[in-house]
Amino acid sequence: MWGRESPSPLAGEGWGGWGEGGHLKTILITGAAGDVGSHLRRELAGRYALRLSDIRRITKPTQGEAYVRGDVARLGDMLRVTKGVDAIVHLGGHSGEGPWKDILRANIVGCYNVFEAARRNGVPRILFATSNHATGFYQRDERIDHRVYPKPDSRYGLSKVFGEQLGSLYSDRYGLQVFCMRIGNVNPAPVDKRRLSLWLSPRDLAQLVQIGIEHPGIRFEIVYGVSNNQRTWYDNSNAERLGFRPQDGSEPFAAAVLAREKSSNDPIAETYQGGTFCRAEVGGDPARSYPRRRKASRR
Ligand code: 15L
Repeated sequence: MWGRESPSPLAGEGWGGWGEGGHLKTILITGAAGDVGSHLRRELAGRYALRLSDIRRITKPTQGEAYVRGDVARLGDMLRVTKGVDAIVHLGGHSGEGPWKDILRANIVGCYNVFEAARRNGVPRILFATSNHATGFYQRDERIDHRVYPKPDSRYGLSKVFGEQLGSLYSDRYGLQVFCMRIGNVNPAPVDKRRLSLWLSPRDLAQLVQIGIEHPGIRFEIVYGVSNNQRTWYDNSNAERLGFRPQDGSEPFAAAVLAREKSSNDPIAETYQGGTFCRAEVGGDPARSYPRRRKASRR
């Protein structure tokens, strides 16, 4: 839950988990069995009725949660799991770089199915978990906002750009309310130097998600899902405009993180925000990567 120490910046504005007619809103989380989904379930517990969907089984849904198995790559499944919900938090899909066939199935087809099922079932709002990897080929000495041209660093990043643009289409054409969160890295603490710049604490994630669910008048927005990190690469003024006031920051962890980190000697990973996602693989095998010296390109 947000603002455990300090009060929610939205407290007092009457935002809660209640929908029209006084029912507790039902929120579908796709990919609910993953890391981000697990943090979110814990943080949102009690605020909403949570419908948890995943291709993997969730064995112990708690009170206020219901598990419904669903494969994002099957439109029929998505039509079933999206029925009657107030909003969808779409986390499902492949959560890192992978072979094209996996990205295509889970992230391109999967994302289309979720948006299309939402449209057919009249779900008004989707929060899409896009990623810092949609803009991973910006350099670390650049500060970027939500209006920059996407520069995906991987097939995975490209699939996130696809999802954002799908959201734009569904917003303009069908009036779906779409909130795209370019998530950094969700973890209880930042795990390395790169993550000091893009860490997102679980409670800040929950705050951002709650804004995405509750803020009135969302049409189509892109925000960065990052905590209040001093070493940030992002101008997150669009999230701030919508009320985001992250409670955590990575700096208190910095000394310990930097002390245990060995220098990577990888000029590509060190130059770009996306880190190792920016490396090109050798030959045809996406599992084999090597750092290549290349002049930084700018658009
Ligand atoms: C992401 O988008 C991934 O889903 C996550 O697994 C991390 O790799 C994260 O980015 C990151 O950049 O640290």
